[in-house]
Amino acid sequence: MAHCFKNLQMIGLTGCWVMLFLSCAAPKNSGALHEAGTSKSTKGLKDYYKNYFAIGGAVSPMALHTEEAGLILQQFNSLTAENAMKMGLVHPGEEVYNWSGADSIATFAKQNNLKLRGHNLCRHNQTPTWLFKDATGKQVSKEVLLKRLKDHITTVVSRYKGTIFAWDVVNEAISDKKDEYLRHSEWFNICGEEYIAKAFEYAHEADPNALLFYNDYNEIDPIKRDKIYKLVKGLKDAGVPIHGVGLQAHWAINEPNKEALVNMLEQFALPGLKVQITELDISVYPKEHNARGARQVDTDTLLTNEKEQLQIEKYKMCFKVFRKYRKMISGVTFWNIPDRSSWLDNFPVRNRKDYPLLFDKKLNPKKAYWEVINF
Ligand code: 9MR
Repeated sequence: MAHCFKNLQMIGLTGCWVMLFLSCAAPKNSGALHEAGTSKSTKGLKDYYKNYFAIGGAVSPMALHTEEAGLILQQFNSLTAENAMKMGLVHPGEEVYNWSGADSIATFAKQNNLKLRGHNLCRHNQTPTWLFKDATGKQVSKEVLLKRLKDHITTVVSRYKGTIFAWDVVNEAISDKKDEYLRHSEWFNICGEEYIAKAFEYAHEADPNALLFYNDYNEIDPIKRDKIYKLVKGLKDAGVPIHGVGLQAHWAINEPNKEALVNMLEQFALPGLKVQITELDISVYPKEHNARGARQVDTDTLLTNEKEQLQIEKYKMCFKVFRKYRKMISGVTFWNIPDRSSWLDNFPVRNRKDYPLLFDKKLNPKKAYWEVINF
């Protein structure tokens, strides 16, 4: 309502009710703004965005046993397992699979008719220690590693066939170093570039109906973006079964600006390439790309009005652009649901509380939420 009062002051207090009504009636979802101040809205993000894209959230199996489950069902129509489906958790030993966490998320999604994104099948991080070594502790050959990758992907993708509609097949294979194309991970060091195409082929064989994504971060940086583009375009042109690119969107109050966001989306607007925003969060601290020790200034962890205002503006701008590009974006997933806890509480600074999401610690919508649905 604040903008209405501002208009009222600007146009004078008498005889202006018609103009006031017109200026307040403009935003399509303004009823929700009203509800913010009174009773709780029964509509959620998924409803406001039903003609745009799916709205997802990354969750832990534990969260689904708390009151967060109700919030998820009210607000979201898609889920991603934050950690529970990663190789290190699901496949801790060569002959050992641990399905409990992954299954509970899949069951929750199925029972509640939510879409489920699979995250992930191959990454440099959170891989089990047995994977790259033989029984004597020696590094395995390329043939052995590809066989292990195939076994893993076939088992996991087959288990969730029909439940998981899209998989992040390969994650973060690109280097953050300016002069290096692919990350020199153990995958790359043992198999060379080939493991990437192979992972997509194995996933496609296991579930020909699943949509297969390459997923990466720092997509907003032009150098990294070009490398992601080169990889995805190269795979597509080579006939590898890749259907889309996942742009993670771990952003902050000072990044991205509108121009960078538009440029990034324009670059990925390729015929036949699906685009999903896969891990959205907006830190209330300026963006830093590397972990570092705490400094004196890091003790100031209150969510001040100033920080919150910058976050509101960033969320507002991002969703305005996402809406404009709705034809190419088929899903926007937040990396966690409320500000209770997130990976940003420990990155880049350990134990520095962050507030990157649209719901506060008590699960109430934050001011940024109302701006995201006010269109
Ligand atoms: O949110 C995840 C966090 O709990 C884990 O400790 C971390 C380990 O690397 O992975 C986080 O999720 C990452 C995701 O799987 C891939 N993109 C970056 C995410 C944030 O680090």
